[in-house]
Amino acid sequence: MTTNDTHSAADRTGRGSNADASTSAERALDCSVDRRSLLRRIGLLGVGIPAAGFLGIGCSENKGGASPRKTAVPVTSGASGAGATAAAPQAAVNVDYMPVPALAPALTRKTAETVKTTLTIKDVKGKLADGAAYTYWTFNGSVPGPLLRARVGDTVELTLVNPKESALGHNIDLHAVWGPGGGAALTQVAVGETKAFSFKALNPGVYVYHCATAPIDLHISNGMFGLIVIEPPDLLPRVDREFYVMQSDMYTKSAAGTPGLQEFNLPAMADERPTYVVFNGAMGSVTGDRALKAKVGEKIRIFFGVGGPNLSSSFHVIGTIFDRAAIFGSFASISESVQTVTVAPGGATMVELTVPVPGTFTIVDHALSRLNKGAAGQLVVEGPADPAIFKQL
Ligand SMILES: [Cu+2]
Repeated sequence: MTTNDTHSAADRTGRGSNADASTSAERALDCSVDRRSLLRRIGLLGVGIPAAGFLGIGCSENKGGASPRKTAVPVTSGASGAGATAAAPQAAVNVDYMPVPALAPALTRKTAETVKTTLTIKDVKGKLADGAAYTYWTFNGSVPGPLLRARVGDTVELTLVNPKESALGHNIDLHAVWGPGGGAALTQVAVGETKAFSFKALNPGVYVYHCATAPIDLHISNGMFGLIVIEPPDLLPRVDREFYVMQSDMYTKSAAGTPGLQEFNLPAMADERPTYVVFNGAMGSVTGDRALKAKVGEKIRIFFGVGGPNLSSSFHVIGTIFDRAAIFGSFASISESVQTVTVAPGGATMVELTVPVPGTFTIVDHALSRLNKGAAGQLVVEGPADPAIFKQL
């Protein structure tokens, strides 16, 4: 018997820096300053990304020494969701990021087993951006929920616990399941209830799971999604490091970067105009001490999925090429030497790369206007330089 829910990522400390005193003042300045402030918060200043201008994020205003406007404005004009406004100033709410989501380790067995997994609903107030917090609905207290793992031929017994402290009913629909609703009806749990079901893993691949309680888009946007990997009978090839990242879109009443506890914005979600587009649940959640870290020459594997609920991702790591990418999350459709992978909401991929030179490589959704909404992470690679591959002339 194997359990998924005890496995942890190497770093689950959930460290996060709180807003510094200057941040709220910067927010009141003009757009160019706010863009710089935003980029600092998501860790993109001073980390050697090619050039801010390359990404369209340079500051072009206020170079003549004019006094900055003191009027609060949305962080990025047109970047906020429908109905998102520059709200009246709120006090910053400084809370930690949610824990780094757990990632079950690679399997080593080639025989079928019964895999027992328990997921527990947790409502968590977590850091959304510096000075901004959000009340997430989660599986096991992280966004995304833990990466689960089984092998073709396994029977998975999944228990969903909805504690009495929870606010609402939830369920789980796993895309790796053959059966109506992917298990949603069988796991519909009211507050205080626990339900379980089993399914046989028949198809290998990387699959999304999510809450499918109505309104489904709200439950997903609030954080209720994750990945389950069904390894093929002969297992996935061994790599040196595995990572787990998911993208989602979030809808708040105030513009991105506004301090305070953020409120959900239903009209913005209905219009599919997110305020935030984030990796692992929050702006800057895959940067700094939470960045993906590896060494030159190591084989790296990233399981990447999109919870959505609405936006596809153009998944790209600037300055790298994916040696292998499992298109649509299918191990039967491996493409080689891939620059960008399109991943649909409710879809996933697995990419593998070996980085030959050191540096900080920025993870993006290559729909780059989303950078300002939070869709930026970092892969930090340490090791010796190789001038034969990359050097200044
Ligand atoms: Cu739910």
